Amino acid sequence: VEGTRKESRGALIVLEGLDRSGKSSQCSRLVSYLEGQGISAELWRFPDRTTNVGQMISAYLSNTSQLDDHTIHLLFSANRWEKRSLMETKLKTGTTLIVDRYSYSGVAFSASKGLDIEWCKAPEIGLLAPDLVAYLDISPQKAAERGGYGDERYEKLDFQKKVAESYKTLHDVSWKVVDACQPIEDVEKQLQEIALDCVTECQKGKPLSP
Ligand code: T5A
Ligand code: NA
Repeated sequence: VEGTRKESRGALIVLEGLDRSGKSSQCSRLVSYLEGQGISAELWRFPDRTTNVGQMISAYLSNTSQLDDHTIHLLFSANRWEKRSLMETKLKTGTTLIVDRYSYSGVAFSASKGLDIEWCKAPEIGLLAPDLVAYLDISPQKAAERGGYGDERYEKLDFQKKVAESYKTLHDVSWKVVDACQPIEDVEKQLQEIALDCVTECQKGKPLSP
């Protein structure tokens, strides 16, 4: 504290929202923007389908494998745990991470199947807490109109309605709600502002938790 200057760290910024809310489009735009500002930034996504666990998740999502609801929940969580130490290293060495989905997706989607919400949250305890969660807000109906849903397991209007309700119970102090129905460039602008504020706060020494 007094007199000692900490090495500035990167920010952990998560984008959440329903399927088709625009997360992936905005994550890559945001990374380009931050890099353009001279900020070291990387794009991450969950599920990370490149790992062994990620491949099991991918097979489940594409309906080529069946798994018990609890089992797939724990696999999604394990997929975040297997990236935790690398995540911490990146942040501590000054790289900002823009993450497409995180624990909130894990809880919102599984709780929407009827699993107990506290049970759903438990395996997420001890993962790094985001500095900012930008929730891309769109109605399930409007999201469904965007390019139509594909064949992935959760891409059904009735299920997305439940997910939207679950997300509402998860808002915490790190959340900022962004209207995802605006033109893509307007959403982009808003995200740039809140992300830049967040990066600045982290550079000033906001502690990484837990
Ligand atoms: N899941 C995930 C769990 O159940 N538990 C977990 O722990 C985790 C991490 C993963 C699935 O797994 C579930 C959640 C998901 O169902 P995914 O691979 O992350 O799926 O896929 P999605 O997030 O569903 O990706 P989508 O591609 O469907 O949606 P995005 O990324 O939100 O949207 P994006 O950017 O691809 O855009 C969709 C379309 O909309 C247009 C785009 O051009 C594109 O065509 N668009 C806009 N159109 C008009 N106005 C705008 N502002 C627009 N923004 C984008
Ligand atoms: Na996506």
